[in-house]
Amino acid sequence: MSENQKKYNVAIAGATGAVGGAMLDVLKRRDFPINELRLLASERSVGKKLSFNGLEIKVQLLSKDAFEGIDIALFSAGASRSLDFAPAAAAAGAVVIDNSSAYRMDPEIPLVVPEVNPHAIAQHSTRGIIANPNCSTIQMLVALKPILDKVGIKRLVISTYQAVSGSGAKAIEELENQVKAYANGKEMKASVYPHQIAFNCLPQIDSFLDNGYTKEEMKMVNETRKIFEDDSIGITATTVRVPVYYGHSESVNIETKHKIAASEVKELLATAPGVKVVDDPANSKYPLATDCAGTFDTLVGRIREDESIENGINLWVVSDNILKGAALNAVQIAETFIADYK
Ligand code: 25A
Ligand code: L14
Repeated sequence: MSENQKKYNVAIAGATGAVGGAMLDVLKRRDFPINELRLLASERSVGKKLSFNGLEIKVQLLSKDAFEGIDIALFSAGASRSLDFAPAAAAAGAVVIDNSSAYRMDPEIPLVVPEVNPHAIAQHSTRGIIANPNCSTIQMLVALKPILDKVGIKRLVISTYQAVSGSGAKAIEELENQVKAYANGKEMKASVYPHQIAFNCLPQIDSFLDNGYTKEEMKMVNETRKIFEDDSIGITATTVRVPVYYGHSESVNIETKHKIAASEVKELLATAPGVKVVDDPANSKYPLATDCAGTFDTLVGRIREDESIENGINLWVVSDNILKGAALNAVQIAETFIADYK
């Protein structure tokens, strides 16, 4: 960061949560040009101190008049808080970058993955809000974009293996408590999830819809089509919660419009922004949740042709759901915004 670079007043709504904490970390790691940093959360956390760059910052109450003088407001306090407070932040002159599902499918609000559709940020001027996509969608699209551009995509069949951190700090605690209870021969208690998550796989993320899919599954369908600006892509997803703390893993089966060899996909992905190819099966090297945790890359491996169809590719895509899936993507949107759209 150069001495005379413009600096911005930044607010974080939901600063004490799993994603809010990662936002603080990412702003620091990427040396984001900050003048004032304002931390906002619920009543429960008011007065609590968080440290940033050696400074202790007191958490203030998230309220409609908390955004005066703010240039950029990063929201991660759930959809209902975004609906209640994001319009007030925008009215106060801030650009809101919202991590919740509240505004993602609103046609007036851009839904952005900077490696995929940065141009959509221009639409921020309509409502003053930019939406951050669902974590599972973000990492998949980072891996798919080069393939989309090269040969087109007709259909996607996805299965996800999602970490508990996606549902926030309380879910991380729940998995830890269940593992401890099991080790001590005690009863495992479930409250965040409808069933025991330790030593289990739950084929439910978010609630069920009338079509038999979960909301999480339909987010992957609808958000992918919006970001790729193509409603004709066929997409079907099964999203599964697994007992992993950080890092979502995904099996992605792609039917392309034109033929592409696995070797060409590897070459394309080797230079794709945000992607790191980890694909050396002979030495048991492939993307792992434990390797992506805390890092900014989306790891892609198990790159191979689907021999059951004419034009098919399989990928295994892994990324830190709290970083690229939430906090990092939001900060990258802010970086692109100040560089090109302010
Ligand atoms: O609706 P959505 O969009 O689907 O999002 C739902 C949830 O997903 C997470 C986020 O959880 C959100 O609540 N999330 C959002 N975007 C995400 C993304 N892109 C995402 N997850 C993955 N990818 P979270 O845990 O990350 O963050 C929660 C934050 O929200 C703040 N918050 C909650 N209610 C609020 C509020 N802020 C303002 N007003 C409200 N009414 C919350 O702050 C947190 O920052 P907090 O201060 O209320 O809670 C943090 C502290 O409080 C303790 N605690 C939590 N619950 C209780 C509690 N203490 C006592 N009783 C409780 N019931 C925590 O331990 C912590 O210390
Ligand atoms: O829509 O529980 O961004 O893992 C993503 C994580 C909803 C909850 C979103 C989870 C959230 C989800």
